[in-house]
Amino acid sequence: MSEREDMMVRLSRAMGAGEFEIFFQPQYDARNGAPTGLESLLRWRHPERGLVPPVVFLAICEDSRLIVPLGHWMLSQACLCQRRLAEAGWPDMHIAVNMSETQFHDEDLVEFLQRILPGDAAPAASTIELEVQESLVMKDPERSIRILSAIRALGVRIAIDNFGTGYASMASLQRIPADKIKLDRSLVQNVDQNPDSAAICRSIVSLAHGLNLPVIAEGVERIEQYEWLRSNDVDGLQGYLFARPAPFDDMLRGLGALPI
Ligand code: G
Ligand code: MN
Repeated sequence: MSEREDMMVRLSRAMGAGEFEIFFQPQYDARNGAPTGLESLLRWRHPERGLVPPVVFLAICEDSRLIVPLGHWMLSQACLCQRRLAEAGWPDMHIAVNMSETQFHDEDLVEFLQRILPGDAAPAASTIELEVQESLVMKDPERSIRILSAIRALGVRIAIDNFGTGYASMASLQRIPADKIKLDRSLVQNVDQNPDSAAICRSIVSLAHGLNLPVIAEGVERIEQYEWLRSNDVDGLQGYLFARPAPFDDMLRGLGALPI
């Protein structure tokens, strides 16, 4: 059996064996430092290898369609955790879930969301946010616009993830139903040092604001990046500089406003 086949077999058992975990990383308001939401990030705790990063196993899950039940599990967990957040005194914070290509194109996605959102124990739809990569949206813009509109009609929010790398044109952004833009980490990485990155980030911020869309920077690791982003009107911040992804209870213990 190849290593990939071995992984596939192990992954198909991983859910039942409780080997998947979700880590949470806070996002903050760049103006007042208040925490505004959490991104949920999937982790696989392999019995022998320890924590396996998502890049390694997500592609295998996507090929094997295991990604659909896994995505459903992530969304259900997001709803549960939103409930716990509200109980802990953070009722307005959202939980963001990353969409895989298969899940985004799954015909049952909207129906599934509809099913888990209403009811007493479910969070308000606006506290659930789906992160959809710019490159995925742009693969088939017409189809994406239809799916995004149906999701937003439920009240669920949409963030366009990894923005700035997927060739969305200025004009297309206007047509994409979204609530937020996430600046790609590769642009944020050297925004304070590289004039090209700085110019691209500035124009994304100005375009997004022109369309009334807030911009959040991901992957902020250094104080100089943070200072650049704040002085260039970026609305939200996320990254190791503020908080690393952590299991829910650990994250909750450390949750608080940034000293801005
Ligand atoms: O954009 P995307 O959803 O693919 O990014 C999520 C990934 O980025 C996660 O695996 C998370 O652990 C990682 N991540 C979060 N914050 C930082 C950071 O500040 N720096 C780096 N290098 N990676 C980060
Ligand atoms: Mn993301």
